[in-house]
Amino acid sequence: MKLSLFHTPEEVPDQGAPDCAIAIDVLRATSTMAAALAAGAEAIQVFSDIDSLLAVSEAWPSDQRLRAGERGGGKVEGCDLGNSPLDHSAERSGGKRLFMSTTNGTRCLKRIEHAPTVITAALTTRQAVVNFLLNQNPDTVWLVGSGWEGTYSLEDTVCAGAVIHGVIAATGQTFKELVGNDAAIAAVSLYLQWQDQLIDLMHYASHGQRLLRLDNEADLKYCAQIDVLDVVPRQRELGVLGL
Ligand code: 3SL
Repeated sequence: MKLSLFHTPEEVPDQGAPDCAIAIDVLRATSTMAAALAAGAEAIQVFSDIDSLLAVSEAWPSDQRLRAGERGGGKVEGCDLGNSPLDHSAERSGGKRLFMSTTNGTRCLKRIEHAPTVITAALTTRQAVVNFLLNQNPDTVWLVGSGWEGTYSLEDTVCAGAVIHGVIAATGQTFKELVGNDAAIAAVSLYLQWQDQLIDLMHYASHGQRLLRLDNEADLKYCAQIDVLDVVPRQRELGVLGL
């Protein structure tokens, strides 16, 4: 297995494709996806634009759908939910399809959707993702941060580092054997530096600060937790994720 990290969807090479691509948006899209599926959502259908989300979801029975739209950190008008993992419970999300569009996370998924295996990762699901990689043993893995509108984000990078570190710890392999680019090695150092202070890192991160200004401290706390959900959201058909 060779793991490479791309900090943003824009960094993903146009040529070639990995056996497994992993979208990461710790704050908050991939944390929310995992929370929704863990709460029993039937599936998550992702869209890069809100108009398509509204049009496609209209054909779905209204009592079996939830529309989640986020732009700039806030809920989009016309949607039931924004992008908080804390929105999802068995009562609200159980059995429903989540139609979802966010600023960066769903765009990241769209960028990698043609890889043979597409999954998402968050800190909350780190060990589940490590176990998935160990079981599937794909030859090439691209971890892709969602970033913020084309720029690097600390929280996605620390999550990528946590996953890569987990694979190294389980296999005993060296960087030379396991790592495909420099960014992947740097991400492990970031994780090792911050692993016991992930909530502090969220507060320093620029997107963490944006969410705090929008009164979302509870979401930061939730998303900074490591290994609390045993689920791996996986693309089951183009643009549709399930367990
Ligand atoms: O950019 C995204 O996809 C979102 O996760 C951003 S936010 O955390 O909902 O503001």
